[in-house]
Formats: sequence, structure tokens, C-alpha cells
Amino acid sequence: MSIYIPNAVDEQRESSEMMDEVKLISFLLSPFGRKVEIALRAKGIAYQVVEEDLKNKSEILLEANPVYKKIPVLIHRGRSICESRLIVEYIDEMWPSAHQLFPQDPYDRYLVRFWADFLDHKIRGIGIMCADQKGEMEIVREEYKEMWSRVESGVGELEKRGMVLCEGKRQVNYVDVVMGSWMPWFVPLETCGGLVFPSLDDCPALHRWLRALARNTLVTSTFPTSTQMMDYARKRFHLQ
Ligand SMILES: N[C@@H](CCC(=O)N[C@@H](CS)C(=O)NCC(=O)O)C(=O)O
Repeated sequence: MSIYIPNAVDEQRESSEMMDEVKLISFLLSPFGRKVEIALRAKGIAYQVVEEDLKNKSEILLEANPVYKKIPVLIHRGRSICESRLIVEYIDEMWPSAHQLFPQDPYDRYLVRFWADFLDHKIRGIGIMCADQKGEMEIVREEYKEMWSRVESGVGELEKRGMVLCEGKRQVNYVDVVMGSWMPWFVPLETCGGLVFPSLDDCPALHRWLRALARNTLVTSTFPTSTQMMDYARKRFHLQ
């Protein structure tokens, strides 16, 4: 179990709502769990992580998420909240006085949800196909390339509307939370899965975005070490 306490707790937010106990059932290498951690840190909320053994699921997890039996699960005020993107929405709405992850405008809200769904579904799907050698690898590699070119075309608009992180900024937005959660997987997808990440020339906006995220300690402080990541990835890709 580990406990995260933000460095600077904003005095205005040091109210009883902020002192509510927040527990997160998670797993260090999970992009879905990481998404919730980035969101909690971005909002400055103290929380406790209960690390789950996914090979031997605990009674706590099975009771907290009887439908999917998956991590992450957020426990707050004695209730469990499941599904990472829904948890992030809950966090943003539950602590409205802290930095807002979602934009206010309905079209902007739609846009960030659209790209968050796209990233989660595509990267997860491609990762599983790659790790479990499902399907023709040449097709999977093409799909990976196509996915990033779609993201490249979407980032431009998100950038213009101020909805993705720029160099030097600390406050992250909803799509940053989602993209940040997947970042530790990009190297293993190349080294273990044989996928090729697009070059700076092919996807300049994507590279700009990732560079800003990689320099943001709020995001990177949730990352596993590269040894932890690679050890896990080798097992997941059946390489040892
Ligand atoms: N859609 C879920 C996906 C969560 C998920 O796939 N969690 C994995 C860990 S990365 C899990 O708990 N796997 C255990 C299992 O499938 O039995 C979310 O966004 O929270």
C-alpha cells in the first residue's frame, strides 16, 4: 500500500471534502490505474493505493467491482466507482474547486471524450493483438501507424483550443491524462512488439505533445521505472 500526499495543498481546498479518504485499488503497470492517479495528482487530492495481485484477485476487488472484476476501482465515501474514464469524470465533478480537467463547452467536452476513447480503445486493442500474436503482424503494424496519423490530425485542433498540454505548463487536461497513462507502454510496444513509433517529421504535433507530457513531473511521477516496465512487458509479450 502506498500513500500520495500532494506537496502543496491549496488552503481553500483544505476543507472537509478534501479530507475525505480516497482509496484506489490498482496495479502499478496498468495504464487504466495510472490514468486515475494522474487525475488525482492533477487535482491535488491525497489518496492511498492498494496494489492488487491480478493473478489472485482480492475479496476487496471482487466486492468493489463485481461486474468487471477489474482494476482500477476508486473507493470514496464507502462507495466504489469503476471504469477508469468514468472515475476521472467522477473525480473532476466531485472536486469542482480544484483545477478542472474537462473543458466547459459541450463541443470541447465531446472532442476530448472522443480522443480519449480513441486512444484507450486503439492502443489497448493493438497492444493485445501484438502481445498475444493475434492477427497478421504486418496488419497490426499498419494499424499502429494509421492510429498515430489520426491522432496527429486530431492534436492540431486540440492544441488550438488549448486542450492539450503545452511545453512548460503544469496543469493537465483530460486527454493529457489519458495519453500520459499510456506513455510507459510505447517503448515496450517497439522493443517487444516490433511496432514502429512515427518519426518527428511524420507527426510533429504528436511529438510536441508527448515532449510536454514527458517533461511534466505530475504525469511522470506516476510512471513505473523502465526496469519494472520492461520486466512486466517481456512476460506479457511471452518473451520469458
Ligand atoms: N475498461 C477498463 C479496463 C480496465 C482493465 O482492463 N484493467 C485490467 C488491468 S490493466 C484488469 O483489471 N485486468 C484483470 C482481468 O481482466 O481479469 C477501465 O478503463 O478501467
